[in-house]
Amino acid sequence: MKKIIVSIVLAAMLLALAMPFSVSAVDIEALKGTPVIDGKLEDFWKQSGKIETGGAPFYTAGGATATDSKASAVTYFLYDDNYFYLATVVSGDTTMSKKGEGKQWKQDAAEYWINITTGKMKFANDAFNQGIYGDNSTDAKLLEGCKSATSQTKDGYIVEFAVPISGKKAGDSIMVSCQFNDLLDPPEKIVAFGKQSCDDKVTLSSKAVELPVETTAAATKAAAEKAPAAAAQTADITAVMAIVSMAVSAGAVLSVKKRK
Ligand SMILES: [Ca+2]
Repeated sequence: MKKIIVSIVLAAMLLALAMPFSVSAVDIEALKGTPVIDGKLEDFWKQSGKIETGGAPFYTAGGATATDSKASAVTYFLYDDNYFYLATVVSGDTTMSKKGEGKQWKQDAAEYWINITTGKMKFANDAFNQGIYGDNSTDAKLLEGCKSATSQTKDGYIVEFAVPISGKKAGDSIMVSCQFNDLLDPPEKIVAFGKQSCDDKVTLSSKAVELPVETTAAATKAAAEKAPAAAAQTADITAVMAIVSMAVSAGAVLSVKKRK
């Protein structure tokens, strides 16, 4: 009996070790927050739930091997009353522009598999923001309502993506999975990381992101810089007031002295 239990435990341990990166389903929360879709990652994205993608690619083509790319990605999630937001930061990727080829999925790109209305749909954009693409067979309007922007980084790129939230609210869950494609050199070679199974659960939290104090300070500074004349005037008035008050005090001291 003992032997059997030990064997089962060992088998379970070996199975756990053999599980490829990011294949097991994750269960995370998306905080409430509204990013600007500009391809730049606001700091508050990092307060929310994330899915890491990397390890061994699940797809290789054009003569690429599983070890040709060392790229990895982190996808963060947020939501508000209008959109479900995703931001993917791809690292270790030499982005290769193939603008005009018309096959965005055969390029450096972030692809999302999301079930938000009628079933699993693909939503995607490439590293150079050539435009949103995906699967519109089940809900064409949903894909049309998306927004996306991207930017290049020193070792990869960022894709920010917004999908209409379609009535989902705090407490609801959205099933997703994250994928990214790495185009290699020569560009016939391509690998894809992550998965398309749409079995990771993102629950919309009642908690909102905390906006950093620096943002407020920066906003105040920006406002002051926008109106330098007004700011200077205020300073002048303060200085005059100080001189007047000093004079009054001095006068008071003098009059006290005179009375002696
Ligand atoms: Ca942004």
